Amino acid sequence: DPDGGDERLREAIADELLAARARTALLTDAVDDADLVAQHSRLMSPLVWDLAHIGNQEELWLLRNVGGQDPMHPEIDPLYDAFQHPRADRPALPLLPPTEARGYTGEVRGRVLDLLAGAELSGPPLLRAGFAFGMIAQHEQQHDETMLITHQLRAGEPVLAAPAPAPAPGDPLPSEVLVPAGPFTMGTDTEPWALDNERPAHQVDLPGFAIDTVPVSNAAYQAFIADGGYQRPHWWSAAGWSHRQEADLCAPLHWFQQDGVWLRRRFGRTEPVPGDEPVLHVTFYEAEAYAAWAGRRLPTEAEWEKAARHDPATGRSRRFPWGDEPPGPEHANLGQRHLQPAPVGSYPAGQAPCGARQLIGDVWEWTASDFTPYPGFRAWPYREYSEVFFARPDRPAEYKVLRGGSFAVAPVACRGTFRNWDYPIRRQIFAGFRTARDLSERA
Ligand code: AVJ
Ligand code: FE
Repeated sequence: DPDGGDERLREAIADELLAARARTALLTDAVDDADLVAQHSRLMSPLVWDLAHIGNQEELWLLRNVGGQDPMHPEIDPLYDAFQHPRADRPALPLLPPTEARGYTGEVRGRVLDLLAGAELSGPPLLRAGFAFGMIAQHEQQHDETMLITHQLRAGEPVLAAPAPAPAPGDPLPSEVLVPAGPFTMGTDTEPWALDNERPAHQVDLPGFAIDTVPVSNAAYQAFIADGGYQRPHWWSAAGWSHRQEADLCAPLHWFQQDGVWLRRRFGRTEPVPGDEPVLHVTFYEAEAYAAWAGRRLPTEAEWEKAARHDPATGRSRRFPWGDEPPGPEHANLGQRHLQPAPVGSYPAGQAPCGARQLIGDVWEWTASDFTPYPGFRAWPYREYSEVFFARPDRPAEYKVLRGGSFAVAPVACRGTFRNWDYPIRRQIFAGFRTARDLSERA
């Protein structure tokens, strides 16, 4: 019965909106007002900007576009338009102060829940399967990850806490798994809340390749450092080496050495770098150099997705490596349940048909691919979500694709088709990587 279906969908939407808001509250209530308006890094907005931007996008898409309501405060729109002011300039804007930002974002939400109660979810395309609501829940969760990055860059005493992930099961794993040559379906036409860049589904035929069973660990990365990886241009691309020089890179961000031991700062605490965790906070260029040093390369985006989704038994692409069920705590480290990636080899229940683990969750994985549209791409519902970031033939590619999602990604904003992108020099993000090789190269 269609009405009962709508009711269940309304509840699911309300739950996702609520989950996102609870996380936003956690991240913004954890610090005082001075901290909320401060610039913790020139790479990031003040937290109070993200807070009101979350409300402003929700107002724009749900109250104005879907609900046909008049703007609540049209004069603030330009302040929260990400394209008008670079992050570094945002602290100087006449932003809503913390109390007003909370009030505005909360008032928008109240009106959105009223709108949801009467929304016709099978009607206009923007509302089909609740898409606009799903897009806004994902948007808030994406900014929650952004705010968690700001927390990581913030100096001072710890204000966030979460239990550590369990140790890995320790069953013996091969260092790499094989994905035989052949076609698979990349992207999607059926994920109801997939964003425009994940569409449409299309066939991609790939040569055989091998891919690391688990993400590259801190211990493996330390071997690269110890072997002079940062000193030898040989392993680096020209662009990578020039950035390595200019930025004076010598270890992942937040690492430092004391008496020959690697330590790192994480959310205000200092601890020895755990060898069995996926490496985190590296640039694309560092990932690329490590892979070359290891005699390997980064996987392409298509290889990553085939490893994560292709089921050779049925020929179908799965929603997630483990199947079509939504992520549970047994499958993946998602949703900021932990404030760190889980040890490599964790989550056997989340493993892909090819045998690779931790493709979803833990760390975003750099791929070798530029961010480009799939064949048949159509910008929807707005060009500024993806289209303006795509590589184009008339200018050099700027963004590399990252896949899989980190421990800071919410399940609603994560699936086997989800695509993220950033500049290859960025490493404040929760990014690591795994490596691959052509099957024709070595046996
Ligand atoms: C998809 C993570 C690159 O944060 O810049 C948030 C998501 N888009 N608000 C970003 C996004 C608009 C986007 N990334
Ligand atoms: Fe945004």
